[in-house]
Amino acid sequence: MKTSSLKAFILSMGLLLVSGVGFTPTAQAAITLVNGGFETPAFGPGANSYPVTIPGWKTTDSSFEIWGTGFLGVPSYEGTQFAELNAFIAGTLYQDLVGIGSGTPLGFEMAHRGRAGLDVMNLTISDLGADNLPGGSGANLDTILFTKNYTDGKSAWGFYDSSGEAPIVALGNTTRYAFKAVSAAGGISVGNFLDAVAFGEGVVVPEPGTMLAGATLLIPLCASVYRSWRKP
Ligand SMILES: [Ca+2]
Ligand SMILES: [Ca+2]
Ligand SMILES: [Ca+2]
Repeated sequence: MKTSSLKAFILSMGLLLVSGVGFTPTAQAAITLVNGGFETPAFGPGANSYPVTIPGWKTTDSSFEIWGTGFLGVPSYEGTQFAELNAFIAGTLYQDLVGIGSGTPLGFEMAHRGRAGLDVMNLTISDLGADNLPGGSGANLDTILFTKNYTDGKSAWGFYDSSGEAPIVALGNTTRYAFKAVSAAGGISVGNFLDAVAFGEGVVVPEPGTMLAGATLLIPLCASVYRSWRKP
């Protein structure tokens, strides 16, 4: 390679690193869960509703329980509505995301609150294996990508995200994002409020400073390689 073309190559690599273009995994629209704020369908402030279906979410309970902001004095964390995980039983709310490529970094955010006291729920993110269904063995075996319990009292919302957690990386099959009621101060049908849920590709992206730090380390390295290559 001629000196001038090598110089141009090193320069363009440096520019790619600074712009962050080299870190973009895909040009496709990010795959994320939907209706994370429980705003659809809209029942309005102060309402208490038990829809059998809502967009995006599935439940192991006989219905969902959606609260309108202000019902029994509890405000939404975001928007006008939120959900109670313990509708009639200690159920599980979940969404299955299809089409996330293997190796894709995943992130989440959510707000959680107790109803009658300290309520505990579990968040588990899993790859469902080759059958894209829960359970199974061999290639169909599910893999837990992340699991953690969250405890909050009745006086305020707790807000959490994945920024402080170990990397959560997709394995390429259907990815399940699930909240399970663990315990509730008010009993099995009273507890675990949820709101402002987000999960998927591009949710909680690395801080821009991380990419710049990477670039500032790599640019001098490129320059040093270039200098040593030029030495007779
Ligand atoms: Ca909401
Ligand atoms: Ca309930
Ligand atoms: Ca499976």
